[in-house]
Amino acid sequence: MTSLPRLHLGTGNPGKLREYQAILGELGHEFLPLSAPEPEETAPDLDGNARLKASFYARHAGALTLAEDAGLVVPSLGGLPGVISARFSDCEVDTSTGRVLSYRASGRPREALDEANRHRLLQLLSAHEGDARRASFQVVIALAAPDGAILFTARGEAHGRILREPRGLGGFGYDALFSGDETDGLTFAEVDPARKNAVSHRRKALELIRRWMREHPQVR
Ligand code: ITT
Repeated sequence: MTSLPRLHLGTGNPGKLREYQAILGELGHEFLPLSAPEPEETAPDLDGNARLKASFYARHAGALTLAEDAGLVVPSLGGLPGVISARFSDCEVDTSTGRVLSYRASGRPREALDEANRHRLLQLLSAHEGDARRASFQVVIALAAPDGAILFTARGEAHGRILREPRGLGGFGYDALFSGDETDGLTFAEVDPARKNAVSHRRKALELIRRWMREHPQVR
């Protein structure tokens, strides 16, 4: 059905992997998940970390590879949790500037860390009302050549607000707290996965990746 080349995907997050499976399947892209040790995310922003991860995984696979960095951005918290979304509860932060003051890895398993991150977010927003609860999921997806060179990056955003308590059992990460503008106020954990995948930050960035691949058929 497609002449698009097969892509490798570097991620250690099973929630992301499920969404790539669904979205890339729909877009007619074959892909292979990579199992590799995860690189340290040392860049100060999503773009830098997406590039670093894609280069790392592409060199590991010796193949055309996608990787992403994503986060939840809350403007009233200075843009936090943002680039530290995955380890928010392990960080000491200044919510007036969005600065990370310190980080100490708790070593908690992913599910427990996600739970602690949601709890932290609710705590920090407990006195916030109305527009102060606005938020967006943001992602940068990078495509790297087999030698690790970055070929293209794409950004996607999904806008909504943070509820006062979780709703829904689907999704991952902050989904149960995120009431989406494009999902009629339902959370990304309440809607059918296909509905999240139709409007998500990840979907929008992957559409741009597909468009770029079609415009560059020589890239294999
Ligand atoms: P990688 O191996 O792909 O790096 P990760 O979980 O470490 O997986 P990130 O560094 O990109 O991923 O961290 C993003 C965090 O932001 C992730 O752990 C979630 O808590 C949250 N997040 C990102 N996209 C999300 C989504 O679609 N729904 C809910 N939470 C999301």
